[in-house]
Amino acid sequence: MSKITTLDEFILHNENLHEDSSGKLSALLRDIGVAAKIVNREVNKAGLVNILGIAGSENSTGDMVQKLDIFANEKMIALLSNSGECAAIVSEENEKIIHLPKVKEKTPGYLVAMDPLDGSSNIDVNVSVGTIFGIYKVQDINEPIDEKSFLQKGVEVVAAGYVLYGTSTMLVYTTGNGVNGFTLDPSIGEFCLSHENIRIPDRGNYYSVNQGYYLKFDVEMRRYIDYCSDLNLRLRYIGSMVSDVHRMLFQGGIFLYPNTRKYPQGKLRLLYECVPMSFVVEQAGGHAINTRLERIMEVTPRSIHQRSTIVIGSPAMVNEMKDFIRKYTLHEI
Ligand code: P6P
Repeated sequence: MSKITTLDEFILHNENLHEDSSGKLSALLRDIGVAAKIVNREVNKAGLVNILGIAGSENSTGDMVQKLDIFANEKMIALLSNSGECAAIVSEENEKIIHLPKVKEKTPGYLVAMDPLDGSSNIDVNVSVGTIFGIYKVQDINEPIDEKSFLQKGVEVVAAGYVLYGTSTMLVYTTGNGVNGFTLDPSIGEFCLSHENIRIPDRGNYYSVNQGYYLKFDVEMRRYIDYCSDLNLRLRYIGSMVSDVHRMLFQGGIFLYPNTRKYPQGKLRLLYECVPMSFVVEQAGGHAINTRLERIMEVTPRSIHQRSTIVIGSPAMVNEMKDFIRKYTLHEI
């Protein structure tokens, strides 16, 4: 039987790879691992305990809220409060930043941006959903934490990843030294290293976009989608970013969420969807840009819930999309 490496063992073993070898980041990553197990338990029985269905409220960004969204948000906040290393959180579920209580004499040095349950409209129909997180350093521990503390370029992120609650539950993350995947073994209640040093293929046979918006896309996007069809690429779109990007990480491909009439700036959130997923994909050898040809990791957010367009995936395919944007766009780039 091959050696089992649990997430906690892996985090501790790789602690010295990060300049902050004090273990503070490790404590945060472990807390996220525990939160993922708790959320996973509820996601897997959602159909049984009447926590399905729209809670009736709307979240800070105007989306109808599923009860499991609220549960996941509360658990992530509670667990991230444990270590005392996280000063504040930005969550898709909360309009304002969430200040965490100080723990003993600790001075929290990190900030977390998260989407606690992305793709939650899929819960009712038993389709995969995910948690996305990005961890940033507090730039100046002597300054009060406010929204501006979070408006850091993606390249400042120190760790990022996601949890995919799918046919199995996986946690995939990076601290800037490659990407590793851990699969939850329910029999021992541990995330175990299952996919070491993930590398995205240079290209793939899949493209992932909401084809329903085809007629509302800009010409460069429509031309690229036609090109994918001409190449007989297969369309795979679940409507859950974590699931769609996760497939591409392993099989190659490209995920696109460009501007539409409803979302002229794009739908996905820069801080807690686009940047964390871009950090993971880049660390696996992929590319991530917006439709203005800017590298997602180089964009400085102007607000904590700012939306962004995104083109992310295999390097050869993102580069082809860049060529289509340069050739056909009617916008000033
Ligand atoms: P559409 C889920 O609501 C989400 O934020 C992402 O996970 C997903 O990629 C996208 O929105 C789906 O949006 O407009 O295609 O339904």
